[in-house]
Amino acid sequence: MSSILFEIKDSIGSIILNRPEKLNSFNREMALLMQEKLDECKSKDVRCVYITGAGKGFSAGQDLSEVADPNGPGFNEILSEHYNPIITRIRKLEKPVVAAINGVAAGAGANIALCCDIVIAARSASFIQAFSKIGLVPDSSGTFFLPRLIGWQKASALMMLGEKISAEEAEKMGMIYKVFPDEDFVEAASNIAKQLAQMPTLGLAYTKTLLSNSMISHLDDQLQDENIFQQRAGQTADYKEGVKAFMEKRKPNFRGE
Ligand code: LHQ
Repeated sequence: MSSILFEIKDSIGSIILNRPEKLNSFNREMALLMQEKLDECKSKDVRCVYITGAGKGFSAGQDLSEVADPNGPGFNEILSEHYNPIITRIRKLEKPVVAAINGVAAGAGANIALCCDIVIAARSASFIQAFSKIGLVPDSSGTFFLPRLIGWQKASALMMLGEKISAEEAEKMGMIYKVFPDEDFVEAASNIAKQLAQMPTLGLAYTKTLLSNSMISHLDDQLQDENIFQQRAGQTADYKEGVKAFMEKRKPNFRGE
């Protein structure tokens, strides 16, 4: 069985982390395969990417048996060849990426989730910045996104204490978008992906870029960027269709163009 399950259906690229007996922790094979599948999601056939875990967890981060293996990859390889390219691929993908957190998300598993555009979780899911517990520092963009999501003080405490927090606490802190009851989770999460996959994809991509830029830019630059991207959005076929459908009092049929 492959460590990543992947399919493209109804314009959604679904990536399922699939090492359930190891809580979907990442080994080299799984990290490289995930990069490959994220690259396949650049296709025009994909208008939304959906990432979730198989079994009871989302991902327990790095497979610790791999780092304990003297023949396994070193830390530099793990960061520069496994995790960092996953993060940059997710952020650079010109379409929304949804992380559907079905269970525990720890270490790099938590931080890969947090760099996604929309993070939703089942009520029984949880998040742990597990790094401090084994003497490491947070990676996979956690030190970039977490303080921006929940504020410096809470990020600092979670990263230093390595405390496990529930999906509901994560929602309250603004770490994630929404929590759904376990029994409704898969349906609710896939409905969000289905909705995104039918929306004006280019407009969403420009929104993603603007939000990414806002993390590091000044107001004047941001206003200028909004002007540039609004003009681009205004030239898309989906914008024309959106206005036309509104005038004709019907549902728009967006094609992602
Ligand atoms: C695992 C793992 C795991 C292997 C559960 N590996 N087997 C970057 C640079 C270089 C080096 C290292 O890492 C990094 C990035 C990182 O991600 S560092 C952080 C690595 N992750 C962790 O430290 C988390 C370790 N796991 C845990 O603390 C717990 O498993 C959590 C809290 C995630 C879940 O606890 P439980 O729900 O009680 O599950 P469990 O502990 O019973 O795990 C189930 C199985 O999964 C178990 O195997 P077994 O054969 O005993 O049933 C675990 O050994 C295995 N597993 N995490 N990371």
